[in-house]
Amino acid sequence: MILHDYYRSSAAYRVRIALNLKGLQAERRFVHLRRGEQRRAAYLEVNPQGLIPTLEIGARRLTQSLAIIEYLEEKHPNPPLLPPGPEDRAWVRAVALAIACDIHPLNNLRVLNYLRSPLGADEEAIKGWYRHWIATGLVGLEEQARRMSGDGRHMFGSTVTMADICLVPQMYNAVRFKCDLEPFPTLRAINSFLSAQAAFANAVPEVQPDAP
Ligand SMILES: N[C@@H](CCC(=O)N[C@@H](CS)C(=O)NCC(=O)O)C(=O)O
Repeated sequence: MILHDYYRSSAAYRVRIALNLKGLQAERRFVHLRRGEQRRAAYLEVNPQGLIPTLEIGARRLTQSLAIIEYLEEKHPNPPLLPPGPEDRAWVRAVALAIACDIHPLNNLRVLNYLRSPLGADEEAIKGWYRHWIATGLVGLEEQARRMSGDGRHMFGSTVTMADICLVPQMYNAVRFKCDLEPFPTLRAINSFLSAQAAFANAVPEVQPDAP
């Protein structure tokens, strides 16, 4: 199993957490996003979308972090990353999708680069864009967590789910971009509890082998 990874990729960060939770190890191949290595022919051969992560399983190349995590869940069901009931599973998947499809893509590197050029936005405007879309997304997540967290330490119930796996990298990015997290006490409490757990702490960007 080979994970094409970049320390600061939050989509790859999700997969790293899931691998750690499942007790799985992958060989790592690092693709330097800031240097544009994701657009080189060698990587486009692996993932024609030019995005990180990709998980290679033998001759198969799996892309999209949530599809990869669902694959890991099917192949290695323990510990489960989804609750047993179908409605609860739909709820957890909806939170994961809200982060992966609604919040994260607006703040992806290529989107920020496009704002810079050709659109000509300056750094302050780009930071404003970033913070606006994070805050917009977190408002809904805060209320969802308030309703469904069982212990104030997990998005759903009192065990780790895919929702938590998506939340922690998104909160990491929010801190990095100095977003105001004051209005989100439930998310902050969940994030601070989970970030201290080994599976999450060992997936954090700073401790990855390609971190500067
Ligand atoms: N929906 C995809 C998103 C993948 C993605 O956007 N990856 C980012 C890093 S977090 C990337 O490779 N960006 C390269 C770029 O923007 O050029 C997933 O969940 O895997």
